[in-house]
Amino acid sequence: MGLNEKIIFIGILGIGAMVGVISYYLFADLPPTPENTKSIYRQDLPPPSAAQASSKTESKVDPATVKADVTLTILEGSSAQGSPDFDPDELSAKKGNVIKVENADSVPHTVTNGAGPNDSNSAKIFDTSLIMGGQAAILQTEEIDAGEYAYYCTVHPYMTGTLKIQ
Ligand SMILES: [Cu+2]
Repeated sequence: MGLNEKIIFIGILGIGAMVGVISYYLFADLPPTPENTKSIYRQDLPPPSAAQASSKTESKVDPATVKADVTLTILEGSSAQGSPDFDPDELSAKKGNVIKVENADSVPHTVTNGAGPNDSNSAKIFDTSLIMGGQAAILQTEEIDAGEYAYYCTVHPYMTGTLKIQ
């Protein structure tokens, strides 16, 4: 190894050390520890109530004990496109009825009003939120006006049905 090569080698080592030191001081503030508010990636969390505000028609009653007037079943295997999904597909209920939605499938589904995710009215009239496989949810109809409402599953938008309120 000649003298020039030695100088170049040591120079490269020196540059490496400088990059290390500079990086350390530039980025030492970034790890997101609870006390550290200096990170450039810091974002304030939304207030906790915002997450809960979305469940409009979802009731607090326990689906296991409530007496339902009408039952809507999400059939097993309905997550596969083209399979039978809701039973009955056209559900009729009287205004004020309690609708129990039973998910007989093994994956989460929802019953959400609207023609699909791009419907600007989606979830504004009724929405069960996610119902886990084997679980049930309750839809209250007291505040739903008489009429026909398309509904779908937000997880699988090809799962569609109609709710008729009399
Ligand atoms: Cu689904």
